Amino acid sequence: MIKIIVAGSALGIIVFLFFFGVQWPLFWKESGFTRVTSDKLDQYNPAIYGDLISYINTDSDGAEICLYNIVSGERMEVTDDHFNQYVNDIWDGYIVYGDARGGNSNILLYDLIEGREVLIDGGGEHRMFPALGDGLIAWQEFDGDSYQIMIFNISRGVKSQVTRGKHNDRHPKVSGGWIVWQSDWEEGSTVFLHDIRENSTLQLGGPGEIQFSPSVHQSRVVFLQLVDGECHLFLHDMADGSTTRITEDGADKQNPSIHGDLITWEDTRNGNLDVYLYDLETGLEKQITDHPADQYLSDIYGRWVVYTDERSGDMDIYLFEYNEGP
Ligand SMILES: [Ca+2]
Ligand SMILES: [Ca+2]
Repeated sequence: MIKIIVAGSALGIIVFLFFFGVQWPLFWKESGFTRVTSDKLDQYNPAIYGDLISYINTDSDGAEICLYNIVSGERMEVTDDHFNQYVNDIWDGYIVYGDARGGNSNILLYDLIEGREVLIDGGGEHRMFPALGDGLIAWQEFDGDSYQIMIFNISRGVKSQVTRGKHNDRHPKVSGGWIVWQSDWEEGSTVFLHDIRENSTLQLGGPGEIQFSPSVHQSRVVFLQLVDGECHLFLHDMADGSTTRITEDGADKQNPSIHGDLITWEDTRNGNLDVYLYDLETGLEKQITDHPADQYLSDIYGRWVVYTDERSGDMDIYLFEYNEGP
């Protein structure tokens, strides 16, 4: 009743925008954005595939995996077991995540069609950063001396070890039969690509170079590299073997993701973390967020960009629909 009365005046509109603008600033300030979560506790680390976003939701018991349907707006709690789940990824009816139930370091897969959870690998050693794509799960696992890259073929139910060296091989991503990761050396780090079908491995960087945080979609790999003290985004295309520098600005960056012709990452050029997008079709870079709070842990599928946003003082999931270009 009170809202109806004040909404009839100019002052009422300002009051309306003030109260609702503080809570949901994107709805009236910027178009193309959807605030997926508004809970006062933290929601973070979204991953997207098709119409589905998986993310970590904290509640009084800990951190659980949740699922949000972009089309229907429906929400689903995937795990509810009072163990902390972390770092999730989603692909075609499956969600992969890690947890520490039983004092072990576990990699788990949730089958959305069957509605059941499957333990992929567990035990005492450290397993981290599970990634999922095109029927394969990849993660990093500590073998007592260093981290190695492991993969699991979902349809065959077979686990295999990809790396065996003394270096720390970390942060795998997987798509189209390719696995990418970063390998830390005594000086610097370099990006590796492994072709599952050919069982061949390609090293992108050379001695002394610092390459990190690779991501892959089909034949295209994006990664970050330090060049004369600047941090730049690069694209390597396995189809023609070319490597191209994408960014002009050399500010620190993190977490690039690629899907089709679109690349997202987080950039510090404005003094805080913002999500940026590069369209390979148009050759144009777009700043997605410009709020002074941090936006980070982004992922992209099609024209949908998801990320974690701290503008409300806690962590929330936001969704942006990119509609420029062809
Ligand atoms: Ca929140
Ligand atoms: Ca920001």
